[in-house]
Amino acid sequence: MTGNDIVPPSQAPWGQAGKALDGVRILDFTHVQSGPTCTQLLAYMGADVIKIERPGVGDITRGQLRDVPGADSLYFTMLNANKRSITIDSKNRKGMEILERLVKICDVLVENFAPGALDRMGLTWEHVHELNPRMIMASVKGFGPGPYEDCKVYENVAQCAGGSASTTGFLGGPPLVTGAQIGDTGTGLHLALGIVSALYQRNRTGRGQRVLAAMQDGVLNLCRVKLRDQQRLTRGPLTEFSQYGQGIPFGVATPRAGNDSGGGQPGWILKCKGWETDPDAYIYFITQAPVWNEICDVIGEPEWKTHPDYATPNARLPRLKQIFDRIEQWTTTKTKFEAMDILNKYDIPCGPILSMKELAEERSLRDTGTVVEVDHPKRGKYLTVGNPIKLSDSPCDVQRSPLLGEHTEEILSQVLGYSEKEIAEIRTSGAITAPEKRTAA
Ligand code: CAO
Repeated sequence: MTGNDIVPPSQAPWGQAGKALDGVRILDFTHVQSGPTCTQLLAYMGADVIKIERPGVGDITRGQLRDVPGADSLYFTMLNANKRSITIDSKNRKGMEILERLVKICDVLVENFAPGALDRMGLTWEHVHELNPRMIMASVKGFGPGPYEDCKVYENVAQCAGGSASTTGFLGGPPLVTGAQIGDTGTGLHLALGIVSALYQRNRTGRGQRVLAAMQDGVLNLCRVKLRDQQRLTRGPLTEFSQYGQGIPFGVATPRAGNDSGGGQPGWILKCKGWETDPDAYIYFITQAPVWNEICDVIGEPEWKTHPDYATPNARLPRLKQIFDRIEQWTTTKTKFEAMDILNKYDIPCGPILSMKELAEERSLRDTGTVVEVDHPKRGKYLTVGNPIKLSDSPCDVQRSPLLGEHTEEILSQVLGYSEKEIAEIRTSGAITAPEKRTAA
């Protein structure tokens, strides 16, 4: 090999390419769910994520929904893998000095405090930018600029304010929140994309910038098909909604559509064998037009292939309820997995309703590293969700979440270069220890 034979990173032998975000250092000032989701993903991609926590207390989720006495909760451990934890009291003078030192050597500061909290600490954008012009400062807030910009926001508030709740649930019933954490985790994902984009732009400009992901905006982005339907509604009824087939008039806003499919191929959730006792014995069934003939054969209605009431998608639209009732007569004779096997043979799009128990036990998710078992010194083994995004040159190795302040001294000495003597002084200053520990010392 000559000096000119440069191997592009993507062709480097396995193990030499490192991780996608190797060399990126994150000052992780996040808590609860939205921000930690973002920084955990960046850590999975290889960034060195240093989580700042209040001495003695830490991220409030460490103690929330606790299932093992004295151990960090699953709420915390499943959102803070692959990170290091340092305790710093930002309201202590020495603590702020350490924080500023971290600002100078980190690439990204990520935070999701209530509006104004970071400014009150003294870490305004102007100050951070002055300390480190390359710093990217990324925030999750409940709302962007506007009437609600000062509000504190949790997951379900965002689901309601972003259009998800008003479009979820059954017609005639109240708005519903969904189990998927689209407000918190969804916004964390949006923020992560903003951060890597800002890092990419910094390669050209040398300058950092601010990144804001508002939870209302993130939820609305995930609900864009409902804003699509809002505009279609001004031109006529939404014919793919089962409400249309039932002759129920539409109102002024996108209605709740139950389990109707959000796209052009009608679908519904149907009972399967065992539904009387198993709450998850259901299947999602899509009457995709190209496989209509196969559907008719499978359910035993071959004459529907040519019957003018059923042969075309438009003819079927006003009869969807009746059609799905008939298909359900067939699905209730099969378990959801038997139905899947049969329907997949004909490429009929369908999906079993999988319980969390089934997902936790699913072999293929373990094999791909999407569900990972991790060992923790205080709680023992637990399951977590690994990196759902697979990079062929950046394998993800999931490490347990850190104990509170587990890496404080390591970061002070190895990352920030404090001497033993200085660390001893820091310890008595109250910057890294909880008040009761300081008194005891
Ligand atoms: N040392 C000292 N003080 C610290 C600290 C540290 N290491 N870390 C945090 N604090 C302080 C902050 O300075 C702030 O103090 P002040 O209010 O006196 O300035 C305080 O702790 C907590 O900040 P907070 O207001 O963000 O916390 P909260 O529990 O009252 O609110 C939440 C939580 C989530 C509603 C709010 O942070 C928020 O709206 N965040 C933005 C939206 C968001 O991310 N929501 C998703 C949350 S997940 O469901």
